[in-house]
Amino acid sequence: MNAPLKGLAMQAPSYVKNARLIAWVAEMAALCKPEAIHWCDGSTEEYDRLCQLMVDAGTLKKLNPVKRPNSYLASSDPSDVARVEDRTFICSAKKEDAGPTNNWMDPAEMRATLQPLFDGCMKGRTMYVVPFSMGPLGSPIAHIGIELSDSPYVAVNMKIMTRMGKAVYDVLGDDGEFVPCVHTVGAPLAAGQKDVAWPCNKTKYIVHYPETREIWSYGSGYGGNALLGKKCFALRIASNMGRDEGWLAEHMLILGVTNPEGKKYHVAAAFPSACGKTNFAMLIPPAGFDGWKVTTIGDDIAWIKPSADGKLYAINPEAGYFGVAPGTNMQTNPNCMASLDRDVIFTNVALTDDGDVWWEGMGEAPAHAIDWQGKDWTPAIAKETGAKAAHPNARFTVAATNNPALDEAWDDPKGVAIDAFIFGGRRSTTVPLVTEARDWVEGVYMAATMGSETTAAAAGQQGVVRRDPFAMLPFAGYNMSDYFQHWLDLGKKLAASGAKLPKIYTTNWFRKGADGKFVWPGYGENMRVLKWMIDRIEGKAQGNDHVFGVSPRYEDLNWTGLNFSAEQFDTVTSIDKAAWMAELRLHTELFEQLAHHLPKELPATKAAIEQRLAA
Ligand code: O2Y
Ligand code: MN
Repeated sequence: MNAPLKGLAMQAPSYVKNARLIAWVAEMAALCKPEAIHWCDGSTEEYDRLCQLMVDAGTLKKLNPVKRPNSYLASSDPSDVARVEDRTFICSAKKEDAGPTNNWMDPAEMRATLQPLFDGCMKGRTMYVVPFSMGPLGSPIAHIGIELSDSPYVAVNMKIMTRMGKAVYDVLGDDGEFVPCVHTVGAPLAAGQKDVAWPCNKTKYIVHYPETREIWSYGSGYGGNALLGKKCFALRIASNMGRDEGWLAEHMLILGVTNPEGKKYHVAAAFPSACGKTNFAMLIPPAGFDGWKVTTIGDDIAWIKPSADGKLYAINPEAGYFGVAPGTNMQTNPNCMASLDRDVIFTNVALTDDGDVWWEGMGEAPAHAIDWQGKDWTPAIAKETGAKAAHPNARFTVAATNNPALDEAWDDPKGVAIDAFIFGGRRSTTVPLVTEARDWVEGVYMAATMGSETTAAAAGQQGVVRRDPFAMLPFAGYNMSDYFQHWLDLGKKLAASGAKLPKIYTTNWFRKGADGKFVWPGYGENMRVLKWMIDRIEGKAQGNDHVFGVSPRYEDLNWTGLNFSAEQFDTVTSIDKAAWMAELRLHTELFEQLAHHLPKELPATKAAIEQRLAA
C-alpha cells in the first residue's frame, strides 16, 4: 500500500500512466488542498488499514468477530442519512435537455457556485484517489471512473461496490477514457482541529455535467450522494452515454431463471426504490417449484447493449450491494441474510450488547441496544417514544460474492442476453398483478406510466401516486421524454434488424383488499408470476387479452403449495373500468408535464386503450 503523500507531493505511483488522469488529480489537489494524497490500490491490506483508521477515529465500530466476522458499523450524522434529490442537479448546457423532472442549473453558474466551496474543502484531510471499473474489468460494456474523495468510508465502500484498485489502471492505459468524480464531505479541518466521527456539511450539492461526463459531490458522506459510481455514474451519467451511443443504463436488477428442463432465461426488472427489489433479486422459488432456479446477476443497476446477434446483453456494473437493512429477515430474504454473515459494512443499524447488529424487522428485538444515533434503546423505550433502533434507510454494504444465489455469469464480460423486462409499481388498486405488453411500444407505455403510492392508503382507496417512469425518475440524467424516445428508437432498430425483442411485463405485488391488507403474498411467491412469464416466452402459457395487455387467468398460474383462491386472484387482477378511466386521466397529466419531445407513440397508445375501454 502507498503511504499517504504528505504535502502536495503529486507523484502518481509508477503504474499510473494516464496523463489526463495525472493532470486532473494535480488540478483537483490544487483546488481542494488536501493534507495528503493516497492512491488506492484496492488491496485487502489497504481496506483493513482504512477500516482500522476509521475505528480509531470513531467513524466505525468493529463488530464481534465471532458473531459477524470482519464487519463494521458506521453511524452517520443524523442529518446525512439518504440521497438528497432536491440537491441533485443535472447541469446540461440547455435546460430543456435536463427536462422538467430534474433540477437544472446552467453549468457555468454551477461551476462558479462550486468553485469557492471546493477551494480548500479537503484541508487537513487525505484525498483518496479511487480507481474503479463499472462492470467486469475490460468488458466491452464496462466503463472506468476515478473518484477523488476525502472520505475513507467512501474508499472502503467503493472497494466493495465496484471493481476497485490497481488493475483498473491496466485497462485505462496511457490514454483511456474515465469519468472524473470529485467528492468531498465539505468539512475542512483547521490546524489542530479535532475531527468528528461523521464529517459532512449542511450545504449539499450532487452535480452532474452530462456533456463533459463529470460528477461533483459536496457535503454528504452517505450512500448515493458519496459513492459516485452508483446512481451518479451508473445511472445519471451513463444514461447520457447510452443515449449518445445506442445502449441502455437502467435502474434494474438482473436475474437468471432456469426451468426444470435446464433452459436458462435472463430478466431485467425495474422497481422504484423501496419496492422489495433486493428481495426479488434474491428470490427463492417456493415449495412446488422443484427444478426451478433463480440466480442473481445484479440487484440494482443494469447496463444493456445491443450485440451483433440482435440480442440485448446486460451486465451488472456494480460488484456489491448497498441494500436497505430494515425489513430484511430470514423469511423475507434468506439469501440476503446469508450474504450478511461476514465482511459487511453496516450503516445506521443498531448495535447489540454482544457486539452484533439489529434492525426493525430482523426478528426478535434485543432487550437492549445502542440505536443508530448512539442512544440507549429498549423495546420499552420504543413503545413509549416510537424511537427506531435502526434508521429506516439503514444500509449494508456487501460484496456480491457473499450472495449464495450469485449467478455464475455475474462477472462475465460479455454479459447475459435479456429475454424479458419487468416494470413493477406499488399500487394498492387499479394495476393488475402482472400484464404482458403485446408489443414494444405498449411495453414502453407501461414503463413510462408506472407509479408508486407515497402515502399509506386507507382500505379500498389508493394513496397519492407518484409517477416513476421506468423507476428512473430520480436517475435519468436527461429529459425523460427523450429517454422514452431512446427506448422506442432502440426497439425499432432491433426490430428492423430482424431481432426477437425481449418481452415486456408490468407487475404490481401491492394490491390491497377491502380490509386494507396486501392480498398477494409476495416474496418467494412471486416465482409464480415469473414462471408464467418464462412459460409465455416459451409459448406455453395462456392469458387473457384485455384493454392494455395480456394477464394470466387463475388457471394460467401454478398454485402448488399456496392456498390462494380465485376470489383473491380476482382482487389482485381485476380491471375496474371507472378506476382505469381515472388512471388514464393521470397519465394525461404526466404526459402534459413531459410534453416537450414526448414521443407521439405514447398518447397514441393511451388513445387506443381509451377506445378499447369505452368499447
Ligand atoms: O439512500 C441512499 O443513499 C441510497 S439509495 C439506493 C441504494 C441502493 C439501491 N437503490 C437505491 C435507490 O434509491 O434506488
Ligand atoms: Mn436503486
